[in-house]
Amino acid sequence: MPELAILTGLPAFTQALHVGRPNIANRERFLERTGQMLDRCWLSNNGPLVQEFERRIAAFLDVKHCICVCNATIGLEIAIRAAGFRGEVIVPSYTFIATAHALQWQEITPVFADIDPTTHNLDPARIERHITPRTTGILGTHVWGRPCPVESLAEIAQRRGLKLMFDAAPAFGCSHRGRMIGGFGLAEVFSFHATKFLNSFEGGSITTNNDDLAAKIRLMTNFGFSGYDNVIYIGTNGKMTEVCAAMGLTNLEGIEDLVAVNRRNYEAYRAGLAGIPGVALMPYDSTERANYQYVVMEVDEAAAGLTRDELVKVLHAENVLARKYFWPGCHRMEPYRSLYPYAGMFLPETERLAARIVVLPTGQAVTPEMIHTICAILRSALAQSAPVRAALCRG
Ligand code: T4K
Repeated sequence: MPELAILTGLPAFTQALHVGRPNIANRERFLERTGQMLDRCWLSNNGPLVQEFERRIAAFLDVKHCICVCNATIGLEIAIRAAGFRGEVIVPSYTFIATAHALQWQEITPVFADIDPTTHNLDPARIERHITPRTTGILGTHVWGRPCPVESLAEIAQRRGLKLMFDAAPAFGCSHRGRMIGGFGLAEVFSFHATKFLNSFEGGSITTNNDDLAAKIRLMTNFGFSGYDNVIYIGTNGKMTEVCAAMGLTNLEGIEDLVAVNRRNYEAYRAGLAGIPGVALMPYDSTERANYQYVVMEVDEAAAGLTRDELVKVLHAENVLARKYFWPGCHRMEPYRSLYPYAGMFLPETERLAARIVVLPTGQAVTPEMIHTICAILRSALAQSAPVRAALCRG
């Protein structure tokens, strides 16, 4: 193993290793599709590639309707509006800011509920205390693609007369109790952003088994147009372009290979981090389908000797650009921090977890040899935590 000069020598990697480096399945197939698209001169607005992408997603997820959109944030806004959410909606704070913004953007109040520290998802036991006469729904996120407690949330929603929807942005290709994520709640919204497991440059899709809701969402995605010159509903522009669908289709054809790469990398991290005190890799349920897109490590300072933030600094010094998703939690970002300054009182698990999680690089750009080095950096830093901390203090 090479001698690793933690924080003192040259970075271990000459090129930065990113979390979220895009995966690209088959370049030739993408270029072929793009060429055909240019020949057709049909670039957007429900073109043949978008229609094919929608059909293939619906079949893959075994869901009745799929409407592709330009990104998941717009997808969430449309789905939230189409489903009739208003007033207050219960959401996790431990999620990407878009989950909360999609509500606030429409003057719906996101009410942050705490998470289960083992699943990182909404904790059903902590939801009902937040229900008021203004509450209309629950919007859960399948954080890291690991499913929310769907049945418990559905039971609460039904008993309390609330709507239930899911931000499934990171969860494409994942299952819950043998059923693909995509058909739960009123609707689910996937992201196909460049950094996501299935990427279409930018993009997303809304999936639902509800015919009326699907029709409404489709109208809303295209300004409310029903045929030429006939607007029958309020809408926006959420349309996916053909070039995005070309990328999405091509990557959809390659997802089994991408899962294999992600899983191989996850196992390499698991082996490399085994036995290091104070760091734990988030497990995936091997009885379900998972995309293994996120390598999530929890740092317990008391056992590790360094904090999560100190370890992130060590990694960055070595050109390993690990990320602190979803630090510091939506409730501690604007406008929520100013609007709800005491929200943290109800979010002890969110605050604790957000300070302990670091997401490590994976995907096609990362090899098991690189992971071996990343783990060696972590092992070495933690074995000499006092001098490392002193070096970090010196700056
Ligand atoms: N709900 C949830 C739960 C989400 O996680 C997200 C998005 C959404 C909703 C909204 O979905 P979209 O509207 O985006 O479809 C990123 C992504 O921008 C965001 O899509 C994602 N979640 C979130 C978790 O992460 P940033 O600001 O951290 O990403 P960014 O652009 O800095 O990229 C991360 C790293 O990836 C960079 O260090 C470099 C690398 N990268 C990125 C891009 C775009 C590349 O190497 N190539 C690239 O093309 O938010």
